[in-house]
Amino acid sequence: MDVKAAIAWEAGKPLSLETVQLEGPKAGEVLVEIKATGVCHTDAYTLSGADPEGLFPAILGHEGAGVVVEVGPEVKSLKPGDHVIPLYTPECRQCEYCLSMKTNLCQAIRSTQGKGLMPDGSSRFSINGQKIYHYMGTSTFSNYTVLPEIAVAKIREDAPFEKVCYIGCGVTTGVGAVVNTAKVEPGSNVVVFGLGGIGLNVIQGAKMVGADMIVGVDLNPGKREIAEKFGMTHFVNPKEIEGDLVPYLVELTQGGADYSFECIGNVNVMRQALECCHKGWGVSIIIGVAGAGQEISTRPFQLVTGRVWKGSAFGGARGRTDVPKIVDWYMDGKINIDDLITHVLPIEQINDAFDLMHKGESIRTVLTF
Ligand code: NAD
Ligand code: DAO
Ligand code: ZN
Repeated sequence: MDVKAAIAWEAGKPLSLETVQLEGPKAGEVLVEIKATGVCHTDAYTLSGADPEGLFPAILGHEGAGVVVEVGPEVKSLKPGDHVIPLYTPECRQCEYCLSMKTNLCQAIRSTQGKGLMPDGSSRFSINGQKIYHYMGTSTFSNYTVLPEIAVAKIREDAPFEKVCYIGCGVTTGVGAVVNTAKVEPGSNVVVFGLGGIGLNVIQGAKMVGADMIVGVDLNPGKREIAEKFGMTHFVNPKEIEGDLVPYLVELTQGGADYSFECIGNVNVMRQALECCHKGWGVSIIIGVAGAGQEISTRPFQLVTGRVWKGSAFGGARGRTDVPKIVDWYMDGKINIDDLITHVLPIEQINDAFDLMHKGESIRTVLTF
């Protein structure tokens, strides 16, 4: 079938909206009509050429929501008409990783997904006979996409696509890092580095679970107002304090953070996030994706004396199980998505969405088809 998709032809070039050919679903796969998709920093990272796994030409996008229109043979858990969110972290419930119950990093389709291909090793997108790669197993910058059944979360039908698409990445990554990875307890002191589309979701997750002090750290003073709206109790601009940031934060939190979250992707800030944690028990969660080849460092004594460094991908969420629950939290008013979606644009303006993000003028832009 012919579909409308934004093609990333090469690194560093604007996306190009074109008519693309898409093959239908094979065994264990479904065809989904994408109704809305967010634009995330990870799309920009890959488009920039900095992503070592980045392949071109590709159809980017990994934060979508839509409707199942066709199912392939052997599909059991989905039917046409189901409302869904594509998952870049699948949940097969059968692989060693899923069965361990220790991680959300299902490996069932990892090797083909990382090569921009469907599980049978083929690409389903082409243009005039030329292969176009899938991206993160989702390729939501297309009005139709083909997905493995295990990479699809079925959601309630009254949830608005242009809001809950954000649960496909940013919301789940931030809120999930608090709930699943850190398991923040009520009364905790939390420090969040970076108040963008991820950090603000960490803040609202920390508020939801009853954290006491929620400190936000950002170089951009313009982030203060929205972060306070989401539950931040103290704002720290590293440019405006006297002395070093780490002792300042340790003093502010009266001994150090119980939990800190790095939501930037800056390896120097990752070190500050670990070292501002409380001696003996503070846990620092790395969410930000650093540039290829970069390394983190600290004095090992920081770990010997009880601080813990952890990472979190997709908020530690098991997508088919957890994403429908997060949609419920939104629909029940437990989390706020509406105020984070600062712009809604038609897919034709996809390059404007990237510009808004690069200029720091948007938290999230959602594109509609
Ligand atoms: P963003 O650009 O919207 O937000 C980053 C914020 O950090 C901005 O407000 C910026 O002003 C602030 N900042 C930058 N440098 C700073 C510094 N040195 N000190 C303090 N503040 C600083 O980005 P985002 O969309 O929120 O994404 C954050 C990171 O999370 C990115 O690296 C992204 O790739 C990553 N991410 C990770 C996952 C995951 O599963 N682990 C998922 C999605 C995104
Ligand atoms: O299992 O090795 C693997 C793949 C893990 C992918 C996790 C991606 C999380 C970070 C990327 C940001 C996504 C928007
Ligand atoms: Zn699995």
